[in-house]
Amino acid sequence: MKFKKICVVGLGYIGLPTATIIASRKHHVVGLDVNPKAVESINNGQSHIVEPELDEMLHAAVSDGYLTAVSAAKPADAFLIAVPTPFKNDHEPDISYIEAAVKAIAPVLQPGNLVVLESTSPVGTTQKISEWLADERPDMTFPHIYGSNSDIRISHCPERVLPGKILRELVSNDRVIGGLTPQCSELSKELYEIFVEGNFVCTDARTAEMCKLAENSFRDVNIAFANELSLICDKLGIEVWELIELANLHPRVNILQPGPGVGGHCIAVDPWFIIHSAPEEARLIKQARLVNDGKPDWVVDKVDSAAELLRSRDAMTTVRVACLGLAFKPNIDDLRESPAVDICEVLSRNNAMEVLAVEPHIEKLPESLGQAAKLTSAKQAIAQADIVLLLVDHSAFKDIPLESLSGKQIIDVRGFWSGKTPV
Ligand code: SAJ
Repeated sequence: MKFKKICVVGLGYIGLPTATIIASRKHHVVGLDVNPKAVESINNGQSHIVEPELDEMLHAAVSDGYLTAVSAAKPADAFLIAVPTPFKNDHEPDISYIEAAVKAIAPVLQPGNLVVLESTSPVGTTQKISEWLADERPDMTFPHIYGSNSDIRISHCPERVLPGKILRELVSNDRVIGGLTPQCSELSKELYEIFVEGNFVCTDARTAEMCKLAENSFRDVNIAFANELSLICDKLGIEVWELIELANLHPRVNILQPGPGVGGHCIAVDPWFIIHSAPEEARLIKQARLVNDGKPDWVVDKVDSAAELLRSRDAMTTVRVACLGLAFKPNIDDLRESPAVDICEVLSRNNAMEVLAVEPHIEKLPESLGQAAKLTSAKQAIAQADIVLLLVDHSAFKDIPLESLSGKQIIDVRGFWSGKTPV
């Protein structure tokens, strides 16, 4: 067995499922994380993140002795880095977590080791890893100087899994592998062959880095098109959902769905890495970001106008708004970078509004909302509300009887009730 021990650095939404799936294939995995609580719960066989099918697989991997979590690096044959790559205030990519991960593994690195970067990263980051490691370990040789003769192999193999389907997509998705040399790619392929059933395509590191950024930017631009259409249609008095359905009957048109904005840690972040590298050229990509980031304000304006109407028409002092859905997309519990949360926060700062937040997948509101809004069941919130704002199209909301919406002002930013006029 070439990889007797594999170290996964960063046990979050990508690292933990990856570590677990490798361990499930009976390879010894050590997971390295800076969060002691995560380390403790993983060693107890419990996941600190919510992802379908993960709990059971993790529990088995830990109790069978194939997965252990640690707080300090240990020697291994391969190191897989899956740490966050956020951006700073001015949208400059922040690769400090990668740098910290690299410095953490440097002391235990041995000739023959493989280092793979999975985190979505700006173009040039894989080469930087080689440079950082060379600074830390002058006793060894690295591919950015020694090419195929180097002691250490380094590559980028971006994760491409969809939250909610991670364990399935980890196995079935094709993988792009970008080595600093062809030998680096080849060794990385052997590592991924442990659990990937999709195809492997090898390229250089810069192309692999750009490929991942291009994938998420492509989706962002397409969502921006849908969001912009929703604004135009609203102005022109056209039902955008019907319009998209009709346009998509064309064999070469596939418009995505408008929503409250784009959330999560990937699509709203990664395009900025391209914009930062090529600000003059990335004009469409930047505009798409601005369109999507502007959508929550537009939703807030819609609610404000509806509330204003109620206040002047019915002389109301406080308007109650039921906000249906807080997660960043349907049928998950993940509130990270969720436009629905941002919208609720802004609404709840309005003293003339009472926000009844509905999120069937959580038990407690995030701190940013805890004081100002109430977590309520859909039934109760709708019964009490003057305005019903549908933000996330969770399947659970299908149970809401249309009659319960009667007499309410409805703002449906997902087209959930499109074509079903409440009675
Ligand atoms: N959204 C819309 N309208 C749509 C589709 C999505 O408003 O028609 C919104 C969602 O509600 C959400 C956001 O976009 O707020 C992003 O959701 P998503 O399902 O498009 O993507 P993510 O962030 O869950 O995962 C993406 C995926 N990338 C692509 O589909 C190109 C996934 O494959 C990547 O692995 C992941 O980013 C990542 O980690 O980079």
